Formats: sequence, structure tokens, C-alpha cells
Amino acid sequence: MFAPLSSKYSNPILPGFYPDPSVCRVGADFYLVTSSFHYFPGVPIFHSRDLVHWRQIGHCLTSRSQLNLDGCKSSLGIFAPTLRFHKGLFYMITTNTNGFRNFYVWAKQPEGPWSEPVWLDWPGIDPSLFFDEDGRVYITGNGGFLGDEALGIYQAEINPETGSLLSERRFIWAGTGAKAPEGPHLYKIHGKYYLLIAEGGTEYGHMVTIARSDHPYGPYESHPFNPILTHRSIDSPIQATGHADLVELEDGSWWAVFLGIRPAPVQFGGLHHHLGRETFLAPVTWSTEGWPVIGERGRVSEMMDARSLPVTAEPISYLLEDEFNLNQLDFSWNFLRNPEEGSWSLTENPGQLMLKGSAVTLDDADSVAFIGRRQQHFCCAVSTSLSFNPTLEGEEAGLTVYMNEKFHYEIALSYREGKRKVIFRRRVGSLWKLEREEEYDGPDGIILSIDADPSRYIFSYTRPGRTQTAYGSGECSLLSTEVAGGFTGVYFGLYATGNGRKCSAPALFDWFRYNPESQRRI
Ligand code: 6LW
Repeated sequence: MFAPLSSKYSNPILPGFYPDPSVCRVGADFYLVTSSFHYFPGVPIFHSRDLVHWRQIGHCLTSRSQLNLDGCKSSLGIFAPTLRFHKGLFYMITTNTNGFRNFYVWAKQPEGPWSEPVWLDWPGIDPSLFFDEDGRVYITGNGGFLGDEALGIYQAEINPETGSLLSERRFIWAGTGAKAPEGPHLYKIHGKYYLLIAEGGTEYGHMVTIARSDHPYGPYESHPFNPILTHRSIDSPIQATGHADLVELEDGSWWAVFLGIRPAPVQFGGLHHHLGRETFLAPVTWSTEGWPVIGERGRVSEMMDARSLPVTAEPISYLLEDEFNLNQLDFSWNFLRNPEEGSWSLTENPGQLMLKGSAVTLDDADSVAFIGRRQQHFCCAVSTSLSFNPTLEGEEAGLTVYMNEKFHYEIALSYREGKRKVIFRRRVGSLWKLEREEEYDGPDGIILSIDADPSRYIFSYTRPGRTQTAYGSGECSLLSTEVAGGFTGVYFGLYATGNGRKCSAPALFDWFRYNPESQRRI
């Protein structure tokens, strides 16, 4: 055995909107996927050697035929995926709730290419696959939340080559009685079948419960000390822990990945989280009676003991700076729904990201010309350099902090009343306000910036060669899930729109920076 290089690691292991994690191990390599909802490409996939440091290696759903998000409402689309590896193939199974269909894709390499979807005759959400030692393969999922059948966990045998069901769909466990029994995963451990699920809803009552049986279809015996993970009603910076997946290491130890949230550390005013549901890691220990528990008796913290994990000091692997010099977007970037053809380019003006605005705006649940990356840190600074010379009334392009189409703030260049102006706008539900507009007669390459701390975003711009001008601010809490709803977290986005018609001019972004270390400068 080798000694770990670091005895501690910090949670979350994937900060920002990365919910419903699912993990699998192939030799010494770990792979992890998360939900992606109405963002495209779908289902980011990550690699790690130590379970702590993850590097994104691609997405499982990269084409419209794999992921059609036409007309997708915000926070619908791709729900909880499960990732498994069996006999040389990776399988990722999930639900596209935009049309409500379950499917899986498979790949020889986790980086892709991933197959076309294998569509399943299987209702409900949160499908999972289990490859048993005897060659049988089970699909396990949630059912009943749309009303036609009893609420709980259902299972059937499936042919993984065709996706056809080989047995009837059977109800196997209702959970312990809390709301929303979902996110099931089946494992065979020490000769028994263990059924791990989430209960209590994905909000502050979230938890993980487990049951076991000698047979895959039960009867399932509930762990007498369920839940095995929850932060409901406790005072912790981490809340809503639940929706877990387990993985066994080569040394026989077990670990769990799961989602949690971090309400912004603001005094008074209730709990609000705007970074989304994030991915956490905790060790699993087994009682002498053969029951697992996650973390310290079901609780976890921001600094955790790495135990035997081979934690290395890896460099930061998320996007800090993009000069837009490559022909391909960094994996950190997402579109809202499938991007409209011709709405973006890295090659038309090499070295710059070009966005071509259409009639669609940030206020529409549609494919606005937009690329965004998640806000992953409470304190951070983002900035971009924009060249944009519109000639039609209403055209605009800029930088947004975006939760969904009804909750977003932006600083932008816009053509209004025959002049190019810097604008600052906030939309909070049915409140919509252009807070400031001033003529901008400066040169190309205006720098638009947002500085974030846990409670406030400050928006500013810099005319090339001049000092920064603070221009407006907005509360983070008004973009939180508690206010804006949904399952996602805040993005910083570059966007362009003609506000009702096609833009006459392209928006050219020369670079983008994300600085998580930032101390507020203004
Ligand atoms: C997901 C369900 C859940 O399908 O929220 O937290 C849903 N758990 O299992 C959307 O992420």
C-alpha cells in the first residue's frame, strides 16, 4: 500500500452546477457523469485517478439526434444519468424529460464517440443499469411520480444490446416513506443485492436510504438506521445531500459521490443557493451487520479525511482563460438548448468567438446565441473583451449572469435611439428593469466584467486604455434556486440578440477570463 500524498481533500469535488453524479471505476481510472438539463452538449463526463481531482474529457450527448432540446423548458431535458462499464463498453443511461423518453448510449472510449440513443420502452425517471455476475442485466428506475402507478422503485431485466425488456416491470421498493423515492442504483456486495435510493426531494429534506435482499427483485429489507446520508435540519454549510452512487476501490474501500448545495454564507435573510447542486465525495464504512453509512454517521464536511485515497496535487482543470484560439470550444462551455446553426463560430474570425444574434432573447426559453460556463465559486471575477458595431435598434451583445430566462442580469453594448450604449439590465421574475444606459463612443474591445462575492454581483466596463467604471450591481440571492426555481445553477454567459430580429452585426469576443481567487477590486 502506498501512503496518500495528501491526507485531506475538499468538498465539493465538482463545484458549481453538477448534480446527480454517477461514478464507475475501470482499473485505476474513475469516470463520472452528471445531469445537464436544457444545456447542450449534454451529460459532461469526467476522469480522475483519485476521486478528488476531476478533468472533463467530453460529453456523452453531442448531437441533436442524441439530445433534442427543441422547445425544452428550463430545467427539463436531461435528468439524472447513470454511468456503468461492462465488458469493454461504457453505458450512460438517462431520461430526456423534453418528450419524456428513457434511453442509453454506449461507447468504447469514455471520450466518445458515443452511440446513437437506444430508446427504451421504460417510463419514469432516473434509470440505472446493473450487470449481474450471472449475465443478467437489470434496469432500475423511479416510477409513479406522474400518477399512473404506485410511487417507488421499479425494475426489469433488459437486453443491453437491443434495449428490449426481457421481463415485466416490477415494483421493488417504496423507500422509507419520505417523498420522491428516486435515483436508484442496484449493487451486489458480499453476495447481497443492495438498493440505494434518494428520498425526501432534492431540496433541504434530501437523503440517501438503502435496502438489501438476497434476490434482485426483493423483498427488500430497509436498513434499520436509514437514512445513511442526510443534512436535513442540521446547521452545516452543506445542505440537501442526497442522490448518491457508490464505487469500490481496488483496495476494497468504498466511496460515495452525491449531490449537495452550499447556501451562500450571508447573514440573516434565509437560505439561498445560486451555484446549483454540486458534486461531493465521502467515504463509505460498513457495519459488522453489513450495512453501509456515508461520511461521519451520515454527515459530511468541506474538508474530509482522504483515508487511503491516492490524492495528488493536480493542477486546476477547469477553464480559467479562453483566448478562443482553438477550432473547438473548451468542454466547460455550454449552449442553451441546441445552438441555432450559424449562431456561433470560432473560425470565421480566427482567434475570436463570433456570436450572431437572432430574434431570440435571453428572456425566451429558446436557443439564444449564447455560450456560458458555470459559476463555480462564490468569489470570482469574470471579464471579456467585446467588439460589436450594431446598426439596428435593439441589437445587443454582452455578458450575462444567468439562472434562467426569467432571472438574469447583464452588462452589454446595445444600439438604442441611434446610438451605441453600454447598458445594465436586471430581470427578476416579472420585474424587468433597464437600470442604466450611457453612450459608448469608445473603440472596439470594450471590457465587460462581473465581480462576485457570496451576496452581490458588481458589473463594470473598461474602455480600452481607461480605468474601470463600476456600472451597477445585483443580489445573488435573487438568482438562487429558492427564488428562481429549477434544478440548475448560475452561468456566466456571452450572448448576442437582435431583440426580435436578426442582428446586422456579429459580436466578436476576443477573450474570456474566470478568476476564482479574486478579491473584489471595485
Ligand atoms: C433527478 C432526481 C433528482 O432526476 O432531481 O435530486 C432530479 N434528485 O433524481 C433532477 O436532477
